[in-house]
Amino acid sequence: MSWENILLEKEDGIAVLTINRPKALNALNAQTFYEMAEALEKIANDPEIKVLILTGAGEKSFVAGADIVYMKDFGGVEGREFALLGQRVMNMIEKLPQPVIAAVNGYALGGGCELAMCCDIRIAAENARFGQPEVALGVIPGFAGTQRLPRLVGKAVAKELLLTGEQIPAERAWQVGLVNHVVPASELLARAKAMAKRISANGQLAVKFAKEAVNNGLEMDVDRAMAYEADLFGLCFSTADRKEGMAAFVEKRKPQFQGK
Ligand code: DAK
Repeated sequence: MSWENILLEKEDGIAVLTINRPKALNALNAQTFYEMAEALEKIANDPEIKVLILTGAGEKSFVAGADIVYMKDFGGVEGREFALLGQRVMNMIEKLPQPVIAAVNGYALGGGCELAMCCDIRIAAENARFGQPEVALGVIPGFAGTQRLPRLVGKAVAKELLLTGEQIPAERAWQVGLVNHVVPASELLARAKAMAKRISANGQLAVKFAKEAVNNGLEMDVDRAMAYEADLFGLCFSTADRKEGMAAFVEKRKPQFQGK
């Protein structure tokens, strides 16, 4: 498949999806979202892909937000359609069977910050900057930023970012728990790939169930969430990977997982 606004590469079980509109600092328009949806569908159904890394083209920006030029003449109905499209793609990422690492290589503003937040893990380059500047444009985040941000950093910091619209540097994003690691820009992709490799050495189904347990469990009351965890824990015992993992431990060798 050939796309205009994204690139998809795959090597050793790790896929890298790059938003590729560097002249517009990788801003998100509808076409980019449609292409991402196609790529994500393909990735979700590719058993060879164990981890996805999401990044932006160029050295300056991960994603500088929804495309303001594209949105500027929207009416209410188009605005709603665009918000629903963006939310659909971001939900696809959050619910992707494989873990998703955002390699944040610069600006992650507005829709870009929202895109990073729907990934499972965020690694930021030292020059990355995060923010939800929508209020400065007279709107609020439309891709679930008002919901995912407080779930990651707590209400107080989320409200500060959402109400001031201010940008924060990578180091501050790390302090408030918005990103997992901050690394030199030149090492960003290698560090993301190293983490992806580490994840892909584990039992693929166990990794998938762990992601599901966190994502779904956090939206339940704790008793239901623990029952849900117990169900997924039990399900692991029906997998070949669980047998292999435990046999390998007993036999003092490295496991050979099949993702089954
Ligand atoms: N959209 C479109 N083009 C953008 C862009 C964006 N978000 N950000 C940058 N660009 C373009 C610039 O227009 C410029 O294009 P040319 O003039 O060269 O053609 C090029 O990228 C380089 O940008 P700058 O010249 O501005 O570069 P600087 O280094 O000076 O500044 C910057 C970098 C990231 C600080 C600055 O570009 C900037 O402030 N960009 C806008 C950041 C922003 O406000 N992002 C949030 C966008 S709002 C909704 C759904 C979703 C949303 C809202 C509503 N519904 C439909 C309900 C979400 C909204 C957002 O994400």
